[in-house]
Amino acid sequence: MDKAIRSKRFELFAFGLAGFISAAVLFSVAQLLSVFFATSSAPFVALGSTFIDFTPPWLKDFAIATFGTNDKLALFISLGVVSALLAASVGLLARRSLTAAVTAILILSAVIGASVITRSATGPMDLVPLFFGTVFGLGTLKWLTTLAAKDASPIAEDEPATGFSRRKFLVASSLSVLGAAIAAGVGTTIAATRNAAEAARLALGLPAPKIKAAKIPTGAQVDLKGMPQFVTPNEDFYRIDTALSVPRIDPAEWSLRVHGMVDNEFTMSFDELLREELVESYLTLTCVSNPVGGDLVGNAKWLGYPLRKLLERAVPQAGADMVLSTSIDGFSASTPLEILTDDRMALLAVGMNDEPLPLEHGFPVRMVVPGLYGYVSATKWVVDLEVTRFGEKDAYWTTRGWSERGPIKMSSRVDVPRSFSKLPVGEVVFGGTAWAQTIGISKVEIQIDDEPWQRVELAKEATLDTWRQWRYVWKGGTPGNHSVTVRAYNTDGEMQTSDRADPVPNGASGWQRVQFSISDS
Ligand SMILES: Nc1nc2c(c(=O)[nH]1)N[C@H]1C(S)=C(S)[C@@H](COP(=O)(O)O)O[C@H]1N2
Ligand SMILES: [Mo]
Repeated sequence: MDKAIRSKRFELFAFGLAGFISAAVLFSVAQLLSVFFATSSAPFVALGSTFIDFTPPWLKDFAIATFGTNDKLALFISLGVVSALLAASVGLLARRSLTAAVTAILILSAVIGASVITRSATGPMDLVPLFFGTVFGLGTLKWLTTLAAKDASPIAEDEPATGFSRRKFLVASSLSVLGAAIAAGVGTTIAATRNAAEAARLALGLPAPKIKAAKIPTGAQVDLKGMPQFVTPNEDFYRIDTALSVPRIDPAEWSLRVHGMVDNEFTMSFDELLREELVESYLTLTCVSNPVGGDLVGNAKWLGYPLRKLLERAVPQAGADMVLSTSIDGFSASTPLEILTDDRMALLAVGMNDEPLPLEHGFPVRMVVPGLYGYVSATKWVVDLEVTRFGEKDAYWTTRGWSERGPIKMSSRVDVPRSFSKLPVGEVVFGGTAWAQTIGISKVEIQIDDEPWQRVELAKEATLDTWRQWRYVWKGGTPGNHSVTVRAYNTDGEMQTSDRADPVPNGASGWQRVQFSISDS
């Protein structure tokens, strides 16, 4: 065959291939990065879902009738074929003009971006994977087409040079394909485990508790606009952790290792845990980083297995005084053994407000311990309990300047009015929350401006482990600036300290003061 024709054929092939590989790189890099963002930040997922939304019913019926449960696979394959053809055309376009090809890619990326951003669970940040995918895709196109053009240049008449440059192009192509395959492989594997965890959570039916939590008395909730709900809905529950991306654990893969200074080491699977006698308990969780008046606190009904019983089975040895709990992502908390074995309801929890734990709150298993800040007790995604000594092991935050022990400090808060509210003349109703987990709140007082402290009306108590709401009706509001300060007492008769302390190293303290104004206009 004529050398020029062979060269021309190779050139067309090379440019088409360059386009195809660049698209593969774009999609794969975005797929990999999507692991850190919403599921729909992956171009294929977004395009597929958008396509499904726009599919006319007759085509949907046809797809289901033809492909059955493989309809999604068929969709992805079609999407792949269309993308591959488009990508090859863009590659051929690059043979005429790289600028035109780059423009085409940017337009196609914009279309994918529109598909990502219009998905319900995505925000602007979810465009990050596509952005980097596009950057890498464009880079690959530039690289491969430069090599392909060199190959096709007139100098290529010279046989050895052509062979050399073809080899270069083929090596570069193979490297790009390899890179794309690795990125796509890792990305899809992580996405698959993530989906497995999500699917398992949705499919999970939690067993009924052996001991049900007592019903919350109706009077526990102060009926006043702006007050928090007595039981915090899961989606409003504050979230604090060091996890850049939420760990996704398939419960079938989960196990808890209990070891260290114990006579009886053992490992427990999720099924074994669910077969134990589970109990239900309301507990108000608090973060050590919560500032005075802050909202890093939430109250939920937890379902779980008492840690006391778990540790009984392990039989801790004399001299042990701490349990180091570690999560799958390496976070750890040091909890006094004494606290985990006394009669408070420290739980290895699987349920939160009648649902399996949400993924962000530790699915499938976490700890919750009444009376301790989360950083020393509430390990999410927990997989390891080591019975040890405070003198021997340090937990995650202990090595970063926080105290090794973190009992929750008694606190009280003004929820209504918010700071710097402007209120109309007339009756002012104050409302708030106070907590002293395991001991209980017996009294709350407020001071309006410089008036004497006065006792407020306490809402019904649910349990000693939960927060307690309060309200007070003030009839003396005159126009002008005012302040209200709050303090609580526990059932031991102790008053909340007025000493101001920052959250570091073991929790904030001091009385919250809220300023507001009343105006007659
Ligand atoms: N694995 C893991 N568990 C963790 C943390 C963490 O960073 N990683 N943070 C702790 C802290 S500081 C708090 S206050 C609670 C918060 O629990 P939540 O996010 O369910 O409200 O989780 C605790 N458990
Ligand atoms: Mo925390």
